[in-house]
Amino acid sequence: MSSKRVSLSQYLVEQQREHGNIPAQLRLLIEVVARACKRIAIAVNKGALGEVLGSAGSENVQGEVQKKLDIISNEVLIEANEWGGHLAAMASEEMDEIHVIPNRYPQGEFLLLFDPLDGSSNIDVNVSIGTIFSVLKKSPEHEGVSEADFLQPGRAQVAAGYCVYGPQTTLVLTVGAGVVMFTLDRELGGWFLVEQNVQVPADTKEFAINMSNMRHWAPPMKRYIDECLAGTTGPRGKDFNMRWIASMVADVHRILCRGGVFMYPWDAREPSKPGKLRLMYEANPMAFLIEQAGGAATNGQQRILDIQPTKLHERVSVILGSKHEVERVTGYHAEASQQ
Ligand code: P6P
Repeated sequence: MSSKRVSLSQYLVEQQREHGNIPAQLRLLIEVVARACKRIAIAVNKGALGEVLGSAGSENVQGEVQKKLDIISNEVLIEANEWGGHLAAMASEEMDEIHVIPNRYPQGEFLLLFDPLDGSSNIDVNVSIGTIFSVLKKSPEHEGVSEADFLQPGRAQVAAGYCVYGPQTTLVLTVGAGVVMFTLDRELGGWFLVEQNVQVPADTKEFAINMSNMRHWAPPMKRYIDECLAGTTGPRGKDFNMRWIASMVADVHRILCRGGVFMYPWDAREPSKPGKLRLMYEANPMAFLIEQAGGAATNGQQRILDIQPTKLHERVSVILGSKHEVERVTGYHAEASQQ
């Protein structure tokens, strides 16, 4: 390994010293989350040897069967972040209610939200999964903390990121000054900078969507995909490739690395639900990262980061990635609305 590699700690200290954009408590938060992701990576990597595969025999607030590793990952993040004094509370896909920092610990100004292990359906078949996190600040205007403190639009995030547990274990982070990537060196046990100033190409020939839902989509979504499938014989005049890993972290990571457009749109299977993905701890952090890398992220009608949440676990349609493709899909939705 090159001796020139910058560690996560060095990067954060230098960012703080040179740009002042990472206050000490936020630096501590990021270091603690990164350490928790290392522990989750070890548990994930053990697989059957660690007896951590399979179902936990319980359901989460989404009504989804919880995997053992979902529970383990959630507990790792809670225990790692409880005592540091940087948080007021946490929220997780795996917990119905927020987790307020116990009185025995000092309270901080930050709110941490996470999907502790996204892509659970892939755990038992050894396909990449990940941890997604989002950081908000608690309003200083009042004492105490409640769910209402979390209900801020995504543009209020002060940091966001994910850790993808794949061929490499890579932590991807933004604090609002671009996107950086760190890969875990298991021999040294540390995170080292591998990419900075990540940029999503504005154009792409690769789309990510679960095609099995096609008959349930709204017309603008069908129009966009039909045109991609028509390739050089259709209005796009170019052929497209398709990817669908069914782990948002893995699909978004590919898009940050080489472009593409990821879509999980509204569909008629459950028409009362705006989409499958969760706004607060999936769509918002990913939209922040994608925009910081020059991409775009909408729900088909508006910028995801401008959506005012009303419930902690609310869902949203997601169209994100290469700017020109997101603008096209969103434009088709606008045309349909005008008709
Ligand atoms: P489907 C994983 O369960 C997840 O929340 C995202 O990570 C992923 O993009 C999506 O759901 C996959 O959904 O319906 O294709 O299984």
